[in-house]
Amino acid sequence: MSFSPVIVGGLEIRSAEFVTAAVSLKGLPKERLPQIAFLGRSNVGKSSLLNTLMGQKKLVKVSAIPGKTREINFFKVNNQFFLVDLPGVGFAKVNNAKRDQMADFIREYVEKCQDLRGLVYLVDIRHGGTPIDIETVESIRETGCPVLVIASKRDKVNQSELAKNLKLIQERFGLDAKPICVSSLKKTGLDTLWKEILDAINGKELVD
Ligand SMILES: Nc1nc2c(ncn2[C@@H]2O[C@H](COP(=O)(O)OP(=O)(O)O)[C@@H](O)[C@H]2O)c(=O)[nH]1
Ligand SMILES: [Mg+2]
Repeated sequence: MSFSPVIVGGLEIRSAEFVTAAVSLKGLPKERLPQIAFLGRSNVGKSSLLNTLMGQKKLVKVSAIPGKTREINFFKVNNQFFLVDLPGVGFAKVNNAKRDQMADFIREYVEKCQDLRGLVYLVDIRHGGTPIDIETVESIRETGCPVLVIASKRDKVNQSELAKNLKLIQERFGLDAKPICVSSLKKTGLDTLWKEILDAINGKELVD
């Protein structure tokens, strides 16, 4: 299948492909390349952001049913690194046992995957971070994995809400600066985010 290169946020995407879906650590890709994972509550816009970053429309399935993604999905970009779509945290409509099991799987992946360079945690700009978000980010930080908290769905708020909620997110998550805010719909904030991701892939720590 041919692939038309596309430039997204200053990065040339020469190839982007789905590689595998893992339901346990045994299913991680065999190929040793740096990985950057994306996490956040269900419906926060992870899959849409991954598509947008890779200049794709449908490579990552955008689901209408919250919590539908049960696996860790790996996408290989430019044959150089993986972007990883993790299952949504704290999703509704599944029983608690299922939810905890998924949280364990994410934790295990974060703790044990040696190729994971950092994790991008999405927070809906409208909500500014819920207790589940704060708890999750804290527990990931505890594992020593660098976390970059970003805000999603920039197009859903006006300027004053934006300023207010960026400040709120900065305070709630104890960030040094205001978070990057992206919109997959309007394709904004992608250059700054790609820069952070590439820095992390190249060995610079991914921190807010
Ligand atoms: N307005 C707007 N909607 C978005 C944006 N990103 C995602 N969405 C919508 O939010 C819903 C959930 O998105 P999805 O990417 O599946 O979220 P995920 O569950 O975190 O993977 C879908 O209906 C998307 O179309 C955005 O930047 N702006
Ligand atoms: Mg998704």
